[in-house]
Amino acid sequence: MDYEKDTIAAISTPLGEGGIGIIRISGDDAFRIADKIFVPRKIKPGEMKPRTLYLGDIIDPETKDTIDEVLVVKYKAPHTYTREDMVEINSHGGFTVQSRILEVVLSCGARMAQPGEFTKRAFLNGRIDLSQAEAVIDVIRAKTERALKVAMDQLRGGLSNRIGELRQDLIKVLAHIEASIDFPEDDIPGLDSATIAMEVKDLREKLEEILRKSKAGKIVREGLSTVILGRPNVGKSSLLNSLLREKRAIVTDIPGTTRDIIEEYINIKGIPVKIIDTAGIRETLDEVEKIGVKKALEYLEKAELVLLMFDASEELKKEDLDIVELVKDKFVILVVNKVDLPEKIDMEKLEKTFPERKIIRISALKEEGIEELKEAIFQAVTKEIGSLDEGVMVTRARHSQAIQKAVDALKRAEGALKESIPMEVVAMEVREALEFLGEITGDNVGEDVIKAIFENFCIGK
Ligand SMILES: Nc1nc2c(ncn2[C@@H]2O[C@H](COP(=O)(O)OP(=O)(O)OP(=O)(O)O)[C@@H](O)[C@H]2O)c(=O)[nH]1
Ligand SMILES: [Mg+2]
Repeated sequence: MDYEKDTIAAISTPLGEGGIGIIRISGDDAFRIADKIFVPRKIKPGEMKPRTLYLGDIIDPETKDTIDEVLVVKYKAPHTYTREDMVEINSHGGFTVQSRILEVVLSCGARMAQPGEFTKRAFLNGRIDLSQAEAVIDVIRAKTERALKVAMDQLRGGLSNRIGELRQDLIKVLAHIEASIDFPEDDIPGLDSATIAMEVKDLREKLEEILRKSKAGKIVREGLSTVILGRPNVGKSSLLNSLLREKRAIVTDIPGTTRDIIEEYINIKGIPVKIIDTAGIRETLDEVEKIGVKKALEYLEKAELVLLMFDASEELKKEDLDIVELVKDKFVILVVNKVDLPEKIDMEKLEKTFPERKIIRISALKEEGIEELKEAIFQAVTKEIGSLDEGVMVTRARHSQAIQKAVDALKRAEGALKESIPMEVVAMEVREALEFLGEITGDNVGEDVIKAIFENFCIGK
């Protein structure tokens, strides 16, 4: 794949006040631009050695005004992030100063980089493959240490290597199939369809094993989407606050307090859990509250776990029971709140209404039972997705979809072998499986996929 090898630049540190800010330039013109705007203290601009940090001033080449005192380093291709010539300007970290420096860099002929364009060039120039490029943004966005570990493993090529091995094995099987097509008469050992079928099955199972763990991978990367649901005033926002240990959501004794969705991440033993506080579910005439209830139901739809809350100090109401239908297909933990007050709730009836759902008793106000609830969430997750620790982990839907398609192709190959359909068909399916796996590393992807991946990056990475 080719791209315009023009020179790009961007502010790579977050905009705002900071000790330093970094402006990056990449491309054939990077050094020329640096020499035009940077005046080192002790040497002439052209004499800068690569990989050495120089103190000096950034000058506006038009007005000769000094913009900032900076440190500048040149990196010579191909040993750089993008495999192109690169320059990094370490300026003071401030919106105006960094914007001014970027302005003069652009005025000297660089183009503003698009989101993820530096990493995209690293991919297009073959320094990293596509799954490693995706891992770059996963490292930046990792929400827990565990998520970071998985992303780092992928960045170092863990997933690419595993997929590469499996592709090599598939190529061997394909060679066997093709040999059996070319020499159908010779009874060469290992080229009979029974042996080939076994080889295909073995590879299919290995791919399925990776798929099994992809659910865990997705949760580690994106977080477990967990909705707190219940009628008004049961203490949903109080629970969010005590899970976060801060007064994030407004809590009052007026039913219908929460209207907007509030989302925050908590870390439960390395699993990022996205806690979503919602408006209490009830029929209401209040226009704003109505929208809140609608939003709550939309988030419920997408939720992977529901913390369904009840008030222990009141009897079960119609509004509590109306929720049964809504959550019947969902993964639910029942949370009985306000156990510090005299109990009025009919626990037996609750158990009967929601059979086989775990019940945790808490007081969000007194912060009691919160650890038990966290443990219950952890147990529920690990039961659902298995251990989080072993082997290569697939974290993206794009990857698991590609593996799934490869598995399906191999299943078709197995079917064809069983029914003695010509070997050419088997070969075609195996070749398809190979191509699907190639989507993961980017050996075989369309421009649109690549575009979609890098669009999600930040500018300057
Ligand atoms: N005694 C007691 N009061 C609680 C407890 N949890 C919440 N409350 C009180 O119950 C009232 C409602 O709490 P919220 O957290 O606002 O309830 P909510 O479910 O978010 O309510 P809506 O946003 O209106 O749906 C407040 O007065 C809280 O202080 C608890 O564990 N014990
Ligand atoms: Mg609330």
